[in-house]
Amino acid sequence: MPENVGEKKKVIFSAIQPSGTITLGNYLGALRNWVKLQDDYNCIFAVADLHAITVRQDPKAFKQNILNAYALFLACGVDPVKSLFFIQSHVHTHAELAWILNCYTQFGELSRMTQFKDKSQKHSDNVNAGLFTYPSLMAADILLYQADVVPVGVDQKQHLELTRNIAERFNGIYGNTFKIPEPYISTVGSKVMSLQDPTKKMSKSDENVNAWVAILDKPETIMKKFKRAVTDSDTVVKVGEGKGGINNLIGIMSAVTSKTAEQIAAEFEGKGYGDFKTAVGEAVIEEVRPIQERFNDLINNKDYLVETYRKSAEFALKISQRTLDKVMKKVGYVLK
Ligand code: ATP
Ligand code: LTN
Repeated sequence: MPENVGEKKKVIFSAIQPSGTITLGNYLGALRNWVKLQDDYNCIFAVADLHAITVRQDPKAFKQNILNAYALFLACGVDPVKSLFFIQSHVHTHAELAWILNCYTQFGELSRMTQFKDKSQKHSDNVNAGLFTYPSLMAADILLYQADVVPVGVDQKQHLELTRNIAERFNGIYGNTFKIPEPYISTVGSKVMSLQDPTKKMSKSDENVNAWVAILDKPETIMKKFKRAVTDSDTVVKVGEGKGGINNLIGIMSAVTSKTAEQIAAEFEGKGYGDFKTAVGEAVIEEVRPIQERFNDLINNKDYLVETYRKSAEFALKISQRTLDKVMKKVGYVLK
């Protein structure tokens, strides 16, 4: 049982979808921050596999992505003893509360979500009901654990505001039931951009594989992707306007080495973009090397993985069932 859960620390909830392979953007913008939060908070993390099927997934690849995501998070330092870390579909209370919350969420509210608008444009052949009600499931994830704080990237802020509105609405009708969660948006690495189009965020579902770097990419692939990164016609390694590609590479270098943009600019004075791209590639390879080593051990240790996700799901069910029972009682259901 995670030792932190139960102590009087603030509760953190966050999740990432296994909708592809985890990228450097997910790592710098989300995962790495989660790991740092584990000592100060009661952390609850999940692989959001229910959310992932709002976009069509190939069954074989999907299964592998779920397992890889679980093992990779452990390899990055998510500690199942300190924190509660489970696979969303293993805990049935999430889908159940999501249904109830759907009935307290308005069509108009969901229609205003920019993620829904973006994704329904991108997947115009599959604008399914799940894509539309995605935020109610996300609200269920968070509210089931009475989370105080939710670390997410800027792109998820709107969903969190909706979660707060749903919780306040429910509390308003039935009396205090849900804790109202606060967003926590880290500034470092909070938006890693595409290596091919620096006006777009690096996204694991980008069809252009050169746009993203996966944490599990081979060193030579990482180097190749950085060498191909789109820059500009200038030659000075320095943050500047109209230099989106270089700004992004400086941001990545800074996040990985903890050096400031000024220190990086000074270090590369007189050197060209080529040298700088190689240096960023090398720094990222060094950052992910120990993670990849731990991942390879874990993914080959099936028994440990299965035991860890089963135990975690059991514990998550116990905690979340308390909230679900409370909700059902308030709504007027006959509890068994
Ligand atoms: P998809 O392409 O399937 O939409 P994604 O790569 O954008 O996926 P999500 O699963 O939506 O990633 O997000 C997981 C977490 O990683 C969120 O907290 C999100 O804000 C963060 N994140 C995603 N992309 C980036 C990025 N480029 N820079 C920083 N953080 C990111
Ligand atoms: N939609 C989130 C993933 C997610 C999540 C959550 C994040 C699902 N449930 C609950 C925070 C809290 C995303 O990052 N794309």
